[in-house]
Amino acid sequence: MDREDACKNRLEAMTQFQIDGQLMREEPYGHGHINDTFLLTFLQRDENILRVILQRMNHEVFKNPAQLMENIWNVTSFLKKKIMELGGDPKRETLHVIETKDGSSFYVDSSGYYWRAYLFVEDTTSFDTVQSPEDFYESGVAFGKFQNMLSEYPAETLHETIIGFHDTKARFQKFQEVVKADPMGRGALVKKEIEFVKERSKIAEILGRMQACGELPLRVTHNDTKLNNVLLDNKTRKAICVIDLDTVMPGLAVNDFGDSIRFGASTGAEDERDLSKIECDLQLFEFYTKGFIEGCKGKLTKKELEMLPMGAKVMTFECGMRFLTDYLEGDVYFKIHREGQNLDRCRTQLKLVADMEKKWEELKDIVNKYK
Ligand code: ADP
Ligand code: GN1
Ligand code: MG
Repeated sequence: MDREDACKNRLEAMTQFQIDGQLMREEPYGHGHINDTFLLTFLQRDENILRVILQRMNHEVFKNPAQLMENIWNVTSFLKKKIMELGGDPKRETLHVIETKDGSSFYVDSSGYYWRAYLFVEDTTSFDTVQSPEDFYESGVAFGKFQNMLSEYPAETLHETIIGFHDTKARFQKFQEVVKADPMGRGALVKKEIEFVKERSKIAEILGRMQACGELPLRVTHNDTKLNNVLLDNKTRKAICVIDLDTVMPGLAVNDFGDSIRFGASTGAEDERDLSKIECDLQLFEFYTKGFIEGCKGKLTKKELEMLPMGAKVMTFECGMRFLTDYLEGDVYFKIHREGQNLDRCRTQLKLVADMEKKWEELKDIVNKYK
């Protein structure tokens, strides 16, 4: 799917939703790796400005967008009730799906692409890098609270939008197959990285095994807890809304914790080329840990708390391996904006894994302070 296609069909798609007003402006928006996102600005009859996020869903990544939207509709409806009980604003504190004119949560365009629209959450920002430890703490509170608010949601009723999304063992097997097939002939360029991953094959099995034997409970989890999937209020800098709910499904709380750490506690960007700039910042790790545990409000078990550092290491390892697999396959999954970007992304993740290994005892001590 290229962006030009998306541009053509969005004109068709944007007229299908229940939006009153005259379109004033439309622009590509955000830095997600998966969907095509546009910001639309409408002038309404009462001179009000209404802004809307229009997204073309990536149906190569999400094979069943209708099931995915059913998850999002049900989870956001559940969250809205919880938010109202807590005296919050349901249109701001969770995603608000705008229905199509015939009452559906998505639209399929004439080329077969799936579209959805959300109210734009005004006066908020999503950050691609941590600006201050307090912001990162706030995102921890938000993802912890997300976990807490959904603790009574019947996880088994959710569709698995990507089968085996955080099945690290299965991802390791896929990685090995791709290394063997080496479809683009890139293997020789990344021998060091391949070795690094292979030497750590055991990491891929730890959490799956604990889940299978009931040591870690299956919960409703977000599964993509990057910093830029939380909106912070521009004035108060408090976390307002957790977004990007495509991967909400049954999963492990330690993975939600870990995915945030791998992205937000890094001292550099995910695709930084100068690896001397990349390490796992202990202060940031501590701020997030405090926020996440507070947000969960006692919902995590003793074992889950103990395994938080492992969640960080496993998610970072898994993500590095996914970027490497995609590089070897010819960049077919993660969008790239320059040659070699997936390899750069892989290298930062592997550097972080090595650094977490060095700081392992300190990571455990920090978690012990808050558990
Ligand atoms: P992707 O799966 O590609 O990451 P996201 O759903 O995260 O797609 O959206 C991409 C970006 O668009 C987000 O990082 C955020 O900046 C912005 N965004 C998405 N939904 C909203 C919303 N409802 N209000 C404000 N900004 C949003
Ligand atoms: C993707 O959609 P986005 O950009 O928030 C990916 C995550 C990866 C992340 C790496 C559905 O997240 O799993 O951790 O990129 N999402 C999907 O930056 O694969
Ligand atoms: Mg996103």
